[in-house]
Amino acid sequence: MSYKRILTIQDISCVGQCSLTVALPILSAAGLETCILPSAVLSTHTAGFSGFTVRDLTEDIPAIAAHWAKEQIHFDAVYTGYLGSTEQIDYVKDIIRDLSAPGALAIVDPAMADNGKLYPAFDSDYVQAMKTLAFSADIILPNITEACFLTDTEYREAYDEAWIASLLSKLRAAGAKTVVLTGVSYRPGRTGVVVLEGDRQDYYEHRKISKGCHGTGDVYASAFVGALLRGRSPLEAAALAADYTVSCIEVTQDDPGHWYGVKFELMLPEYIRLLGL
Ligand code: PXL
Repeated sequence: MSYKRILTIQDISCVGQCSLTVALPILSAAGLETCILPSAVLSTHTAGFSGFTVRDLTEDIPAIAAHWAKEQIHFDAVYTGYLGSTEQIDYVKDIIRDLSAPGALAIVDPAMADNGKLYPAFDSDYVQAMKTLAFSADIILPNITEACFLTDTEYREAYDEAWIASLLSKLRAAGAKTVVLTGVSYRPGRTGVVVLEGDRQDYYEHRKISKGCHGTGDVYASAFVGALLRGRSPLEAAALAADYTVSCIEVTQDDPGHWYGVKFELMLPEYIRLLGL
């Protein structure tokens, strides 16, 4: 297996076990050369802490990208998460266009919303810009809320397989290629992920441990990307990432003081084992 170089673009939440502080160790554990482009620096993530600081790094991005281009640095995949601004999304599209190696994958986690609501930093302009990035990517990993925002669909807490199928077909009609739709739960105590690839739709169901664990979307997406770049199919990577994320929640759930993220570090040996490394 060749040694692959990936670029991940998302924020640094200095405290909070999400975005780059999760993606960098997980992708490194998968044996990938992991280059980072911080979209913003926050003192903490925005889901549950108050008074956090934010420094948007949008204006640094063109010079960083120009330097990489001059050095002829290219990436085998670009994986984006929480971005700093609407304007930044255009720069990200330029980076994908200019710095991708032949055959590189663009993987977009449209990290902007959960539980029916946009995260505090985002508005409808951001959603519009995210549509252009998501629908030009090879693979997207929305949760149900994000899929609703991307397709102008009213969010629902209760749904059935037909509603999920129509959400997926709206994503497809809008241009999505492979879709990994997370947090799809059809019965109590169980949740799962739907993988849409071409005309094929699969569902990987697993235990649902607790509601509303922060940072699990980023743990999941990073573990998925790591497995995919290590040669797993999208469905295999989706299942492996689900198993890893469940074990991260399991080791965290009995610690009420640890409400802001999951103890994913403790389960990195398990992730490496699942990858067969
Ligand atoms: O986990 C997604 C995420 C990433 N980065 C920041 C966030 C969040 C979720 O709230 O606030 C800054």
